[in-house]
Amino acid sequence: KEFRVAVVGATGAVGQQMIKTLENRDFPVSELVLLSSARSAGSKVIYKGNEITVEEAKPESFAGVDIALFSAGGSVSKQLAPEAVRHGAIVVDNTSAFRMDEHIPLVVPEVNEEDLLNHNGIIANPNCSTIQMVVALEPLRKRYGLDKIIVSTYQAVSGAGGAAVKEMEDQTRAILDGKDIDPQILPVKSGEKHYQIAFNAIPQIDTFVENGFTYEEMKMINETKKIMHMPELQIAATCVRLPVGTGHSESVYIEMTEGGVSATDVKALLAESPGVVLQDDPEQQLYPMPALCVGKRDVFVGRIRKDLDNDKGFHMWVVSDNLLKGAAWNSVQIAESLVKLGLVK
Ligand code: 11C
Repeated sequence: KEFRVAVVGATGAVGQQMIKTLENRDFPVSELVLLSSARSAGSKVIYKGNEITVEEAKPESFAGVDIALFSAGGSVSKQLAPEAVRHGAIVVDNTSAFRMDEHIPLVVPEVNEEDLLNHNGIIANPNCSTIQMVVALEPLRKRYGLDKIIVSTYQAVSGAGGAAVKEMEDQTRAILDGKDIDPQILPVKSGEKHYQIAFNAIPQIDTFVENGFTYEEMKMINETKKIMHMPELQIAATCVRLPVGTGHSESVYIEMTEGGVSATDVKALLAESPGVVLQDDPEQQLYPMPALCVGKRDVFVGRIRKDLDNDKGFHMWVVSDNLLKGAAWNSVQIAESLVKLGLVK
């Protein structure tokens, strides 16, 4: 069986990767409907050798659509995802619009694919930095129990969109040429202050909330608890933007419930876990890096060490392509799961 698939936000950084991923996975598409804002409508995209014109997304665009992948910002999802459902489509939404709605499953197929069974038309795709972390930690949670996570992220600029990547590139050239720069986008486009990202590290991703954490940090905290069904999990995050194009990295410290586990045990388990590639050999200087993960669908894990003081504590380094497993691939993977489970009409 083949499906009419719509991509909303088809000209954006994630939308482009969604189209490529549907093609690379040979997803059973009978017709691909590409939608965007009025501003980007009219652009042409090549899919499997055929040129498709991007159209402006409107409620009626979803007539006859079976699966709609949304990545055009939260306000577009809030407005149009319910319209897509009304027209009979299943929506996989890559924005934060519905993630914490208790009636909407928040899914990473390696972790909680079964939550799809309770969907009401919309499935939320988690934040990129959350996805790669839970893929790495779920096998450990299942076997040894998980009590605590402390994570620090080293996030790529493409997470903030294509315009932010251009800003980083232009700034880098300008600084090397001894010219002045005028940051306009990072850390938050709508924010009051903008800072240099080239040759810098910015400890702010998204806006601040009242408790002193940023919204990106709270997304990692709240989404991880929801995906793992662990409201009691102790978890804190610090999210930092680096001048890296694509590929989020994370330094993750965990405390497991069970003691007496060795780093060798952890490595052996992760080596055979779905969606995970173990890259861990200090003697060979083998460890994951963003430059090496771009274009790959896996989550790469290395630098696994047992804590020197806490028998239940472990440290690791987790890297993944934020536009693929962090966004486009996880969305298409959810669509593949929906088809596999017979949930697409
Ligand atoms: C970033 N994690 O790297 C963000 C991008 O909630 O889907 C993804 C925002 C989201 O800036």
